[in-house]
Amino acid sequence: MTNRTETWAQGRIALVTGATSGFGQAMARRVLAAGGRVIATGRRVERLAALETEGAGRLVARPLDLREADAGHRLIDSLPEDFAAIDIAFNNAGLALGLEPAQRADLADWEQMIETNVTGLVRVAHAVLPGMVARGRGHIINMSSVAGSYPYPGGNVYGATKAFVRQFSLNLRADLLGTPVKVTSVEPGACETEFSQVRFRGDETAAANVYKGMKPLSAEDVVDTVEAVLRLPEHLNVNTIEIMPVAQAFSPFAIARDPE
Ligand code: NDP
Ligand code: 8X3
Repeated sequence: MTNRTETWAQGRIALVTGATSGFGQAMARRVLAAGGRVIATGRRVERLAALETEGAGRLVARPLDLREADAGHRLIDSLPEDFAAIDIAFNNAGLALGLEPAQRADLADWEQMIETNVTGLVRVAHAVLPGMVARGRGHIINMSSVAGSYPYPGGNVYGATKAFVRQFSLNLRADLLGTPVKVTSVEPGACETEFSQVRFRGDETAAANVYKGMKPLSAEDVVDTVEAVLRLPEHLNVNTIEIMPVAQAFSPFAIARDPE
């Protein structure tokens, strides 16, 4: 029997959405370093081109906006034969926009988060699943967040999209029972990538303040966790995995008290 812990990426094909930054970029590089092949997607074509050069024939880049209706199936249909049999789908692309209370939030931001984090993610899952089931192997890693389990002020639609990702992942497990295809919902806390720059629309100070005076997770920390999950034996599925920096935890319930 193959020792999966030694060969977790060797000869395997990983689809990585959101490969132009953060977790996705780190994951694409990790798979390449471990001997795998990568399909890298995102909207920023220059970054994808640079990754393709790094990949030296073992990475194909596909510029893709997951908000486009046929994004998932168009991607799969565009793949060269030697990249078509996807083993790992790192369904990671996503974003938070704004931290305003719901009553002041921008509806266009809400719609963009839903279209990307929910609709885009299910498009990819819908496109890769039949092939994984037919081939009798595959692992979908869906990127959720602690924001999907714990509410916080201003997390409104972002947290709700991540709750969707968690529950969608668990429901996929229910449907895939009897097949060897695995599904994992990965749920990190604060991690310093371009995430907060996007959330605060390029405001570097606001983004830096999120991580001020604490040690956040790094993209490498998250990819270490994903790699650990992928190294586990065939019969073991990690349904959900939640990680946080030691410097992050929970607050008491907030209470609005009447003035005395
Ligand atoms: P980054 O902003 O660094 O990366 C986000 C990636 O998503 C980019 O590669 C971006 O590529 C891609 N993306 C965004 N919108 C689209 C779109 N419409 N179509 C295709 N690709 C898109 O953030 P992270 O790496 O931190 O985030 C990755 C995932 O992890 C997200 O789903 C995020 O919600 C989640 N997460 C992040 C945490 C954190 O604290 N950083 C914690 C928990 C979860 P491009 O702009 O080129 O399209
Ligand atoms: C990103 C982590 O805490 O900013 O999903 O929502 S958090």
